[in-house]
Amino acid sequence: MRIDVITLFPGMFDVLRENGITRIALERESAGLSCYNPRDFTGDRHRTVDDRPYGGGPGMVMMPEPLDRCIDAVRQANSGPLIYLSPQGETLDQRLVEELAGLPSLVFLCGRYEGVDERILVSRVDREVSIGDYVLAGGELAAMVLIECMLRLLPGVLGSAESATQDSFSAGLLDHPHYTRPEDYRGMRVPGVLLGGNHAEIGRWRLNRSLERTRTRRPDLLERRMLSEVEQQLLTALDTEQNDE
Ligand code: 9WO
Repeated sequence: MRIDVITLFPGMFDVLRENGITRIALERESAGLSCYNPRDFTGDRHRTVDDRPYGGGPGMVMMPEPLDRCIDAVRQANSGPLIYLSPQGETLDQRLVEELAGLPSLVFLCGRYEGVDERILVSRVDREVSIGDYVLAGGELAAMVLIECMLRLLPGVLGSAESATQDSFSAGLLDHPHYTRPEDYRGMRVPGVLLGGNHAEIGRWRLNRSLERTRTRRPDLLERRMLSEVEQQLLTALDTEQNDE
């Protein structure tokens, strides 16, 4: 997967190159990340990228010309969809992550100040994505969130291929609790079922904890998700029984 990012702060993306799972993914041939700075596509002595908004008001707007030239340069090498990160976009979820991670190439445009001149959005942006209902100082951290979400799904990036399919949300449910050694930590014991090695029983226990947590913390997820016969029965049983561990 090839990713090109248009940003006034290319240094921010070194965090992805230098750390954790994103570093592993980007060290492989199969993934690449390059940044383009609109400031390198200005024509004036001060390398100006922003100007005052027509109609007045606070702040500055990113000018169209440097962005247009910068996008032209990116387009020499990347014909994938151009995504603008903003609170006005469609909200990111795991389904959208999986859809975008399946594409061979993507371009991200990161706004700063009060945003980008509307004519760039209309003429050059294919899609607008939000990572949630809050305002950042720019699109960079949102692009980094989306890039990390995608890179961890690439084949061979996670320790085991199972991890990505078993985690929160890919199954449409919240994750179950996890335990490691010691068996007794400050008087808090690991649930007995996890020590027994009965994998059918462990699977049932984990699914029960996932269903329970999803219903109490995120009932909206359950309402949208079709429950299987087994899941429906387990959820009904949870209402009637007292907790067995
Ligand atoms: C700044 C501002 C200042 C005064 C009055 C209104 C204002 N709106 C904004 C604003 O939305 N600035 C944005 C900063 C412009 C686009 C880039 N910026 C951004 C992207 N902030 N937050 C995001 C973002 C992106 C994706 N998901 C969540 C938030």
